[in-house]
Amino acid sequence: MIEIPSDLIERIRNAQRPVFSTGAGVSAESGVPTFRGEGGIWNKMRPEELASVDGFMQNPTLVWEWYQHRRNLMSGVDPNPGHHAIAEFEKRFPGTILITQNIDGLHDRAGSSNILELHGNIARNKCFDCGRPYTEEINIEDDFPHCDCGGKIRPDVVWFGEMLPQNIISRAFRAAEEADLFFAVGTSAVVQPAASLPVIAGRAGAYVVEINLDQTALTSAADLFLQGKSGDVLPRIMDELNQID
Ligand code: BV8
Ligand code: ZN
Repeated sequence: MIEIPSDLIERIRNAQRPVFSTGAGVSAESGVPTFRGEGGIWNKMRPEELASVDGFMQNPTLVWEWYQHRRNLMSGVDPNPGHHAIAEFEKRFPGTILITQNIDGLHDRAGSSNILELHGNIARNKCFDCGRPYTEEINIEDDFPHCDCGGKIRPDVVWFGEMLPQNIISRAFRAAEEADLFFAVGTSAVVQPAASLPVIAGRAGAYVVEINLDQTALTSAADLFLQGKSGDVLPRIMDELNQID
């Protein structure tokens, strides 16, 4: 069983502005494949092919098939104890901010409320040209979905080479700059600008805790590295907190 340092519990109890930043690893125990590492979906295909504007322009139907496949995967999965622990943490420490790179909506389903979705959400669609939300049922076997303006419909996610939603990323940067305690959970810390958030937080004086199965590009910059599954480590932290009060 992983040891949770008492110093961390003290820091949590005294934190004024805790922030969580999560990546695909926090959804792995729900059965959502990660991108890198064994079973990662980037192993089978190059992200530029499918999660990019060029990929979509070159082969919109292939890109849609890939997202429909991932949507079907995600419709059959549930939040895991790691998602629930973060939601419990937020209830206990209101004002906690949750930043996620994930597009699976599992944090919302687990009950988290103060969520910044950096890379959008696979459950939403929008028009590629005018950006208007598209709420009709998508059935690409029929004809390709188009907006009234004529634009192609696409998943409402951020692709490689695309800007992140301005208001979301600026709130995320501000949260990192103001954090006094920053948890980076289940991310390989490769994709920018998300990967810079824990570094910004550390430089601004936050105590940075990394929770991951393996070491990452972030580990050397973190103040504490808790090696293990997020679905084990996060509930352990909540158990330790609950034992005190
Ligand atoms: C932008 C949505 C610019 C779509 C995603 C060269 C250098 C630096 C940057 C770049 C560069 N070339 C290009 C760039 C920019 C690029 C980038 O960062 N590329 C990387 C690959 C180098 N970034 C962008 O393009 C971003 N936009 O920069 O715009 C710009 C500026 C001005 C004007 C115009 C444009 C947009 C990036 C967003 C891409 N979209 N997703 C979709 O999902 O289909 S990214 C996608 O991959 C995810 O959203 C996520 O962010 C990322 C995956 O990362 P992780 O979440 O970390 O997942 P990963 O599988 O990698 O790691 C899992 C981790 O969990 C591992 O560490 C593993 O050990 C751990 N783990 C596993 N199981 C568990 C666990 N941990 C705990 N418990 C477990 N059980
Ligand atoms: Zn349109």
